[in-house]
Amino acid sequence: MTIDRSRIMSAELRSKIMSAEDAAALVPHGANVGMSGFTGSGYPKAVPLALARRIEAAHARGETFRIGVWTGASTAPELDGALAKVNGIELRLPYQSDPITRERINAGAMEYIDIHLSHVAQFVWFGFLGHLDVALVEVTAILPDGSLVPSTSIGNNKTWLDQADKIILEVNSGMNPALQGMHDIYYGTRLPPHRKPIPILGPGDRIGETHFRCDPAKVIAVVETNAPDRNTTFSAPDATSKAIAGHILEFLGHEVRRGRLPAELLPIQSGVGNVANAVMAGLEDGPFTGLTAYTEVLQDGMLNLIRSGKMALASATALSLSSEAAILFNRELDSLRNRIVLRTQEISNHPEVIRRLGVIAMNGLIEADIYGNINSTHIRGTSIMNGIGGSGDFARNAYLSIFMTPSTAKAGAVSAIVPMVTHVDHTEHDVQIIVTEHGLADLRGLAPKQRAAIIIDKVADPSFRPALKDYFDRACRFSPGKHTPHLLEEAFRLIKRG
Ligand code: 0RQ
Repeated sequence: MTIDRSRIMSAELRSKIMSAEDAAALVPHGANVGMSGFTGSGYPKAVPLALARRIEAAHARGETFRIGVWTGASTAPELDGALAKVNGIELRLPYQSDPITRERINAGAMEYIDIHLSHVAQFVWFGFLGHLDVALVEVTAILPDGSLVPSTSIGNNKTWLDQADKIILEVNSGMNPALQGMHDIYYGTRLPPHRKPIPILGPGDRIGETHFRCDPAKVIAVVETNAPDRNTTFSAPDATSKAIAGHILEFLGHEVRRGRLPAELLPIQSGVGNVANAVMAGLEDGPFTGLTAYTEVLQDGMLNLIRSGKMALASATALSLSSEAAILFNRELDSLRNRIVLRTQEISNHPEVIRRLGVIAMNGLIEADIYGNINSTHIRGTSIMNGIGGSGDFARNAYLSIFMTPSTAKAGAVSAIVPMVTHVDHTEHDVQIIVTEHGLADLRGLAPKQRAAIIIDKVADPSFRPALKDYFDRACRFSPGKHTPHLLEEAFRLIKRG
């Protein structure tokens, strides 16, 4: 492991260099720890593993040792996976996508609070989540005055550094020093009633500083690492993803022709996953140029749009790249730096800015009901998958709120379109467009029964349509209320084959 100690330019902080084990020993049982990390990038790579070893040893001695883990969003096996495996997390927030963590939460062995990503920082400042004891943050470098060059994600790091009693820094020599200058850390947030407008008028506007401020007196440990990010893998778009992307592109073209969107569209927000990546690939081949993004995660597809010149600039809070895309990103960082802005997640996901810019939001779903309510988070209403993430921040405030999904799950056995969702993340009021491989349901300006007819006809899988139509027809006849007809006693008999 090659360590570049010249990255720690503050003499005071150099004196606090220690091993990951020694740093982990400074975190007590019961501490709330604000860790860096967002969609597999910029998370601490060494101290969580050392902490997991310490917790495992404590449990072996019969001692109780569990901590609260707060992050930006999802992290990686070295953080969530390692700590969940040793039963070291008492409470997790605000988003995760780790299989072991998920299993522990759904087994009732770990508490999890699923929070809108834009809410997290302000909830900490409001004091709603309790006390933050330790910040554990990965950085690219420490500057002579003690300020910090962020790494590949920003997330809630500014808030962790400001609010925690103590700070542990991981300086990752594997991070490209040329990241310096890409970040925009806004220090103008205030508590109500002293808030001022967020001065972002275009997606590329820079309103803050390129570094985190950090009080050196609060730093209790500096740990040196050299390790890459998790690096997400993407499969090449399959026929279903390509069909979904095709419907969205056709719809956007239609909106331009109708004069409801400018030729270069409006800033795009794209959720995570293969379908989202396929939509970006579709834009690559499509007619639109001069695109922009105001999003939270920058994936391979969006990077390609920037590299090809189709997208002029993108604002996000994190990168989430495959290892091949990460190589390209690092190689071309000098030319990319002025076209990508990484912000704190309270600003990348800020409702005021999203509403002002008129973002086109595109997110995934687990199930949608015939009236347009969306479940993004729970399998069969009780088991968490990942979390709401930023989807609600964007859907609620977007110019166009699009949700996309394959029409079935589990090899065609389960319909993504159901009579009534088993858990609600996005209500019918925040959902304008639903897209599957079969088509696009444009719900704008439609009343509930009109929406149901279109959702069943256009986006449900044809093999589930007769059962959905039968439910809807009988609900229209026998439901006591005829505004949003339901047969509650059978609404949750999911449309499942076999
Ligand atoms: O399970 O992996 O065990 O097979 O759910 O489904 O189809 O692979 O879809 O990866 O795009 O995820 C909503 C979860 C979709 C995601 C969700 C099962 C399915 C599979 C995943 P397996 P797919 P995707 C920006 C915005 C909320 C956060 C968000 C998500 C697994 O998009 O987490 O939008 N969104 N953030 O088999 C049973 C069904 C099912 C089902 C899917 N109806 N019944 N299982 N699955 N539908 C990012 C951030 O905020 C950070």
